[in-house]
Amino acid sequence: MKMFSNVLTGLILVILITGTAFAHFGVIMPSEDIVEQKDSKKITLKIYFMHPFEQQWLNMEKPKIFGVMFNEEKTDLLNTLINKKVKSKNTWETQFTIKRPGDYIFYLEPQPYWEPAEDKFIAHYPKVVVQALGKEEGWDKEVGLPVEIVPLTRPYGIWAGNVFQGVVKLNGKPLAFADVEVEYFNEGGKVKVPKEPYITQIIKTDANGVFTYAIPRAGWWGFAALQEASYKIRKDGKEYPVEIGGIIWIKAREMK
Ligand SMILES: [Cu+2]
Repeated sequence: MKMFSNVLTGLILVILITGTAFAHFGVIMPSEDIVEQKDSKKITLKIYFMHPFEQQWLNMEKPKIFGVMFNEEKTDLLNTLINKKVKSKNTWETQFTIKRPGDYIFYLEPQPYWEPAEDKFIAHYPKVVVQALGKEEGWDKEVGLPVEIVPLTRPYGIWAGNVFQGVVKLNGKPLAFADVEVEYFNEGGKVKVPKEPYITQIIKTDANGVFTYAIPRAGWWGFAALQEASYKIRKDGKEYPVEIGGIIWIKAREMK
């Protein structure tokens, strides 16, 4: 019995730790965030559901919607997605060829993810902006996701050390005092944390729905504005809450 209860305590601890310490993030990561004349016009976009700092991938089902917004026009790209395994987990990938100058906003709507450790579903709506061929127009436009981070800082051409500001919108309206989780895409696990709270940075929006974060290091950074959905999802005869998240990914480069 003692051993059983030890195992049980261990299990509960694991559940508590994984449930609180590691934040989930929907990810859309382009091979290049700024495409110039000299660059290849063909980019690869990787789509993950994961813990970016921990570099732990989760199984991601094929999204419900995947598209790109350009010149305020949306194009469906769902059928271009191909399945890729990363560390034996389901992820998605596509290639996209830039044809015209401007800002391209890639976005998706996922299948809700069941998180047994938290007794809830998670639906993250990530987006990323790719700037092409010098015409810097479109990055501040809203895609119209249920929860969305609309950047107030141009989301490309960012130095490490810059602040990044955005406004969180829920159904198109600024969301005051909402939680925004920030994580570094810790490629190769290079960054080690001194203590657990460094993994996920937590900030809140102000009364106008605006948040600010100073980026300490070059690389990809994810911002996730989280909110409980107004609906529930039924599973095995029970209704469960749904965490919806508006995510944006930005890349910072080091000033050398
Ligand atoms: Cu998680």
